[in-house]
Amino acid sequence: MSGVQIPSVTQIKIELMQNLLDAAQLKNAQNLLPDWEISAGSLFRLFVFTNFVDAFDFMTSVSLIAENMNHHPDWSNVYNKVEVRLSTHDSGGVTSLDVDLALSIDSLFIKE
Ligand code: H2B
Repeated sequence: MSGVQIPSVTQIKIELMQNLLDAAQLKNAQNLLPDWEISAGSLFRLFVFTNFVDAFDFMTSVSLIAENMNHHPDWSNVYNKVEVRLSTHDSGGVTSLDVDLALSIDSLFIKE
């Protein structure tokens, strides 16, 4: 047998896993995202719209961004309110993917 090592699927997943943000990076994230509640575990923001259709339009737009990033929000909708919570499940907390998605969601909300 040759000495060539083929990485297992688990090894590849670990290598691709995003790093959790440290305290300084979370502080920086808070400056970039003043409307979000930021903790080591997740980013949270409440979005309020005029009515259900506007809230749903927003969710549809976010869904396209999220699917494109393969990074998906934990969220809920009641009538005109959408609660968005972002974390990187595979890493067990907040990573740069969550900050990137939150920034995209913010710019989308401004355009609405
Ligand atoms: N979304 C979020 N928020 N966190 C993840 O870790 C994650 C995801 N992982 N979307 C992706 C999909 C993973 O489950 C698939 C298998 O790539």
